[in-house]
Amino acid sequence: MTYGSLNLHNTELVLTAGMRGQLIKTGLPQIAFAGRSNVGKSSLINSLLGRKKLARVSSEPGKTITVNHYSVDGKLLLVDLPGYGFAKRPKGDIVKWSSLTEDYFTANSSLKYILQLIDIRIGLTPDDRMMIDYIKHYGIPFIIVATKCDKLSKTKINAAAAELLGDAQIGSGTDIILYSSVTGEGRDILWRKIIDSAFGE
Ligand SMILES: Nc1nc2c(ncn2[C@@H]2O[C@H](COP(=O)(O)OP(=O)(O)OP(=O)(O)O)[C@@H](O)[C@H]2O)c(=O)[nH]1
Ligand SMILES: [Mg+2]
Repeated sequence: MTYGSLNLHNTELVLTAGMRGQLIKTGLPQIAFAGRSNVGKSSLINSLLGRKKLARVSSEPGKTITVNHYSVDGKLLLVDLPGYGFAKRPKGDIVKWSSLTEDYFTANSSLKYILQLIDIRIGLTPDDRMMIDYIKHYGIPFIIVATKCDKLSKTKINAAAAELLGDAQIGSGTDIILYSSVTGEGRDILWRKIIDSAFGE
């Protein structure tokens, strides 16, 4: 399977960083995946890469706070950011998440784009709004990927998507891609977006 000049058979986990200072800057273009725990970040990476178990899909949401870098054909890094959603999490987790996430965003000129994942059934949570503020603060371009679109009827999806599109914080110029890691809906359009933003093709 290939996308543009990317050979998707050649993918691997190259770095799992769990602490400030463990992040390595390779110079390869990076696309990062942000979102609540359980929103479907790891599933989306597996779906894009056509691999069932490369990125670990959590049975216990948010258990590990790490930044995982997946190399695609040695040319691009897909970066699985630690999930947030802190209502029931210990305070130490919040501190760790903030420190690692800040370390990742700071002085990272290889970071080309963020895919901000939103569960289509839930919509924007206060934590999502905090994350979007954070992304804007760092001035990184982002798009919204609405996940789990196999779980709602077309009518409900259209209504939820319209609500996201009309949200003042997201802004009318921001793309929203409807995705399902179960059916692969949205895969082609998202790959095109990733390749455009990573390589400017
Ligand atoms: N039906 C459906 N289920 C999905 C989809 N994407 C993810 N899931 C399920 O949602 C759960 C969480 O998915 P993950 O990919 O582990 O979510 P995550 O965002 O990586 O979570 P953390 O690693 O905890 O931050 C799993 O049970 C997945 O099987 C989807 O598109 N459709
Ligand atoms: Mg995950």
